[in-house]
Amino acid sequence: MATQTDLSTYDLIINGDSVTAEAGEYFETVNPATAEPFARVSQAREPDIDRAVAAAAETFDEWSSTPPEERGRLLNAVADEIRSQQERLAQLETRDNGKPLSHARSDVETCARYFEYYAGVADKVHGDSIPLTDEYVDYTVREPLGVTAQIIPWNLPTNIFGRSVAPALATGNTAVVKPAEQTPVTAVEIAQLASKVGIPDGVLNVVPGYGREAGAPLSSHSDVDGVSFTGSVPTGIEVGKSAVENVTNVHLELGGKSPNVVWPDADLDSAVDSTMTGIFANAGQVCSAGSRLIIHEDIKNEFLDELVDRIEAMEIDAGEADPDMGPLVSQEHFKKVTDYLELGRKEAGDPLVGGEALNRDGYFVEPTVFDDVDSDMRIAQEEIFGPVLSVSEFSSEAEAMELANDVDYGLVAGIHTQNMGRAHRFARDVRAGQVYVNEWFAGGEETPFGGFKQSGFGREKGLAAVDAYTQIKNVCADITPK
Ligand code: TXE
Repeated sequence: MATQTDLSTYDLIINGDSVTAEAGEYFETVNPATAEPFARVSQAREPDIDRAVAAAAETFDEWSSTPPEERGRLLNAVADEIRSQQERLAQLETRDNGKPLSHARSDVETCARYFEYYAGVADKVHGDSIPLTDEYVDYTVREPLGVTAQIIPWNLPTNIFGRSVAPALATGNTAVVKPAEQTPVTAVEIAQLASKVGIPDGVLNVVPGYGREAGAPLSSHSDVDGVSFTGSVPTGIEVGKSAVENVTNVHLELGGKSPNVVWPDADLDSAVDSTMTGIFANAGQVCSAGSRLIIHEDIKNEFLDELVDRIEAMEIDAGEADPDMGPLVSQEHFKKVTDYLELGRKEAGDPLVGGEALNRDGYFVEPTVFDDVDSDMRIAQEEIFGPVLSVSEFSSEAEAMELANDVDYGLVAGIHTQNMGRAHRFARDVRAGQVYVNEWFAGGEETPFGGFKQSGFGREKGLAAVDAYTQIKNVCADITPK
């Protein structure tokens, strides 16, 4: 058992300094593979949020007036520094979150890539000139929002840090980041790397803490000009309401219950792979997980036999062993997922495979598939956020479409077919912010991402994030001789 003195300690990052929270409290994060504490982290509360927001506000003029090409150079330096520390950051991420090392390495690379991508964008954010009559010159400029707040979830901590912070900084905003209480470590580390390569003090602040004590005072802070939130629907609604009360710009990326439709003409081997990645990557703790397999009746048995064989061969272990699947993130989340396993049994009967927690330390559950799931079951409608796949069968295109859209969420959707007409009809008719054709998680840092329906609003990634982090100013000049 680790004692307090064995644990690494992480403080807040405010104005470029590592500082302890005013109240002097610490909380512990836990290694999900062992259920033992892994790090002590200074716990921010309202006075600390005030300090961080003040630092970000203080430095805003300097940062927003730094020439865009210089901002780009600095963000490239952050990307290089993250890459140079990839292995160390990945090891930390794995211990904090539980994910397999290969996945953690890829998340760190993705974070670096976001900094690199938005470094390239920094000096290409320009407005339009609008033709009016000869009496006027009219043009628009894109200006940063000001102080932005990033509230980050625990499932992809490093990845989403890059996704939210890099475009904010590239476009001249300053940032206050509240990482999830389960996984705060890499946010603190990356802010330190950013300081090291010359990001000015106060531009990037990190305030670990709990949702109610640190997240809420940040998202409702009257000096915050933009809020980016990724998390659950109820918390998103709360964050959205408090932002709107301050008339603050907000975008919400909330969960999903995404359909994965497989047709008989698909490359079935690749569709099985894609289905496995879609639901078991990160132990299903992904907002864009493919949690509903909608499969054509003609191939259902063959497909499920192959799927079950592959699931039975999966290696489940601590993330450090780089298995196919690691543990869930926390005791609380383990309870949520195992409750759904019990509910699934009641609603759909015994699973085809899995259905149990593993009998070992840590928060491990088996990859699980429930067959014959009807749309009115809770396991078909609610985001389980675990390695739990529900299967429904269809016989016609209309039926597949109806099943695909029959949920309140609309984050992503996937289809496997060689018939491109059918794929594009699906893309047209499905109510989701992103559509994958023949590969789950297709796309990259360049492609806009965000939800329809209860999955939220606003877009991140790609150039769409530039819109999210800037506001348009229109300038109209009367140029007639006076
Ligand atoms: O989410 P919360 P939780 C879904 C997933 C999961 C469920 C609950 O289904 O099982 O949400 O997870 C901060 N004001 N997703 O409880 O509460 C919190 O500290 C401001 C989907 O972890 O939404 C953390 O930093 N902030 C998802 C972040 O919000 C608050 C990713 C997310 O926490 C706050 C994660 C408040 N009042 C969970 N309360 C996705 N879309 O990818 C909490 N927070």
